[in-house]
Amino acid sequence: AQDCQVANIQVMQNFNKSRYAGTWYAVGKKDPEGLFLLDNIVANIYIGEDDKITATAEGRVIILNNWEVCAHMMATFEETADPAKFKMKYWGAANYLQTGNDDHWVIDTDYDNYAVHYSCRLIDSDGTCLDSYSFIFSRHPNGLRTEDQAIVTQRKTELCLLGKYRRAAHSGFCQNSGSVDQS
Ligand code: AZE
Repeated sequence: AQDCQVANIQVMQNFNKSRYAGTWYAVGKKDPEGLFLLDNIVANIYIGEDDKITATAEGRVIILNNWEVCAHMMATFEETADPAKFKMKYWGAANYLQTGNDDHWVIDTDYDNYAVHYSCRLIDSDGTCLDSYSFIFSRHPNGLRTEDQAIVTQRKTELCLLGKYRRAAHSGFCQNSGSVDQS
């Protein structure tokens, strides 16, 4: 049984960042407080020649009440003592997008099909998380394979977030329209 303490959350053992690289489609997400990526969320993870991780992400967002755009985000990852726990500094290609410095924890992945990501932004005085977000990533935009669903449900339970996820659709929004670049 999980005690929901952020400090006790199990992350991926023997994490291999090279195998984590490449394209991931968010097929499920648990939202944090405030503005967040809505859907059509695609992350690209790169390993540089310096062995450092950088990433890009895109996704549909609604800003200023009613303005729907495709957010183009960039990130650099800073390593920590745990190879599966990173500090992620991120910013938008346009200045009206979000900037931040969030945890990026890889909870579980088989590298070829699914990955469970977790980020706690605010830890409560009792050690549980007050404001978290989490992505269920797939290598395939259409969702998880049947054989991966049980393990992902188990991980959601261990994160104390079972029932808090929503499906994240891929309708082509960021391929077709809504993209805005800063000039
Ligand atoms: C993540 C992994 C790949 C890099 C990045 C990610 C997160 C991005 C956000 C973006 C929020 C943007 C908003 C804009 C108005 C985890 C997918 C950068 C959280 C809210």
